[in-house]
Amino acid sequence: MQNRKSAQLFKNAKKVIPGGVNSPVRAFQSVGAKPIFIEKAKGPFLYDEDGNRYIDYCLSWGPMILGHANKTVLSEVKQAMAKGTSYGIPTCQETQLAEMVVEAFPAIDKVRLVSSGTEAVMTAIRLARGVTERDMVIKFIGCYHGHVDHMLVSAGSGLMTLGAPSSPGVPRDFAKNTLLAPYNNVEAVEKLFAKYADRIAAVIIEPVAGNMGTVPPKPGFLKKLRSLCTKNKSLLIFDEVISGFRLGFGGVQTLMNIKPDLTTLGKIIGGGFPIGAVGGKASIMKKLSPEGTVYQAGTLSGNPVCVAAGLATLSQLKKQNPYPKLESMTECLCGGITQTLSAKGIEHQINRIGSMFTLFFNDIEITDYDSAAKSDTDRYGQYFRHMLECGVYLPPSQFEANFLSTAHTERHLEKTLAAAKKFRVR
Ligand code: KE4
Repeated sequence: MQNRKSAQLFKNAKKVIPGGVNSPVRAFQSVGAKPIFIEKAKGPFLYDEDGNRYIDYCLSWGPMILGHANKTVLSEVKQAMAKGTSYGIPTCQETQLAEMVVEAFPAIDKVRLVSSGTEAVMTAIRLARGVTERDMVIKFIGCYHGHVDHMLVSAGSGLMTLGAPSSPGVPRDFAKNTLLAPYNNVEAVEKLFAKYADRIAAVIIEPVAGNMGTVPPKPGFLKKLRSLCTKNKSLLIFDEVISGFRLGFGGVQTLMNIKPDLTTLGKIIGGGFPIGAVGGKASIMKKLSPEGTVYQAGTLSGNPVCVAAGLATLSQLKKQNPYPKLESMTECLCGGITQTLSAKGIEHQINRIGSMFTLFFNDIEITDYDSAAKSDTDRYGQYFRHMLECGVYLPPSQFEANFLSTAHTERHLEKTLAAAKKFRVR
């Protein structure tokens, strides 16, 4: 494939946009390639500016579960736009979207719509701190919850419990209230509660991690977090920005029958438009302004065009219930990939849950960030570049998740497996 136009467009972009991209991972730095520039997308396909077509398994980092340019979503969005694009005044469609979320998530009585997953997480944590009048938050190493200052915290010194800023510009003071524990490590969380019990406002977790690659919770792990939070009067926050409406219409919490106190959502609920949401029990959500005193606001929160896309997406998911087919197709794809790589003697692991998976070039079980970090990222880069050359677009990072959409068919999976068969390690 030739990418002359993308290469030139990247040069132009870098003159006026930091790194040439509006989100770092899009720069393809970790896969040793230069980014392609997309002209359009339809169904499972991306089309770049050089006329190359790719089967897309990144799906805009998750939102495009119905495939690109879904005709019903486009039709609803066009109708909404014809009536104006933003009022900054309530609309009944916002209530309808909130009602759909409340109906899908038993742990959610009320929802506040915002414009990104980051905003949803920021709001959830402020709410938890306001309600509990405590400052500390436990997060898990390898989980990503948006670029909120106090979530940009990496494992600090000692037993990696006290957070240290993971980015310049995050004051140490902001990080000192963020505690860290390894994913799937109950004992580490118990130790933090033993040490800081009445200072911990919340535990926030991706109930199925997607940001260290796909890492499911070990049996009993989430239930244990639930009981530790209840016992210590801390709030349990499930960050389901990726998993909400991806792994089932009610997210991981419904699949695993666990009720968090707060849930953050995003991606799929906007159907490809900027949206986020924070939801939870009425007794907590009523503390949010203007009903309560915990402040939160947003010019484009609940924007009618974004809400129209979200309603069109969730309505189709509710009607079609595509999850069993998405799961079986993803299982089939992952089975084919592992068969192919095993036949080549290439060490790898595939973590999959529902239609979300990650291929790790690694020979150990991946259960947390430490094990994920031992993956061969150079080999992942080789694999990414090979698949891209064969017309298959994967997430441009070893530490992200792949997704299928309802627009992917067996034929697309066959083409993908044919490409994987041609992979040669160097
Ligand atoms: P946004 O602010 O990017 O809408 O959402 C932040 C966020 C919150 N919580 C979880 C579990 C998330 O995965 C994300 C964002 N996901 C990344 C990719 N895994 C977005 C891609 C990017 O940063 O460009």
